[in-house]
Amino acid sequence: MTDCVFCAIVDDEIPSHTVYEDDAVLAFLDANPLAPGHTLVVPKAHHERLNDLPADRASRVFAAVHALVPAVEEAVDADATTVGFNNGTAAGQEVPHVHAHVVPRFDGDGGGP
Ligand code: DGP
Repeated sequence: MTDCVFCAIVDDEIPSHTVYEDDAVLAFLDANPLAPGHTLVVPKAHHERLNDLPADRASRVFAAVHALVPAVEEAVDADATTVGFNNGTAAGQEVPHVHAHVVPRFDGDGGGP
């Protein structure tokens, strides 16, 4: 088994709740959600940081995020969304495989990453 937890999820070695999948991207629910519907969007290929991600793969991740934002909001009846990347350990990145957080937000929730 790979020692990257998100590669293990992509390879189906660790279970996750898939939200979206295509040939380049997987989106799944965060195991430690900041809000219901908190979704992670990852490139299937392993790249540690955005800095390491080729532009074509970055485009696929951003396109998936763009498509998922309204879908996730609708799924959990959210009022808004916070989208973010923790890019590098000093920014709070704990899993060293590029991932976007799509966090549903609700009026007055006062939360977010
Ligand atoms: P970050 O701090 O940006 O690296 O966020 C990593 C996120 O990954 C964190 O919100 C929890 C989530 N996470 C870590 N391990 C797993 C896992 O095994 N499964 C799922 N679904 N999420 C995970």
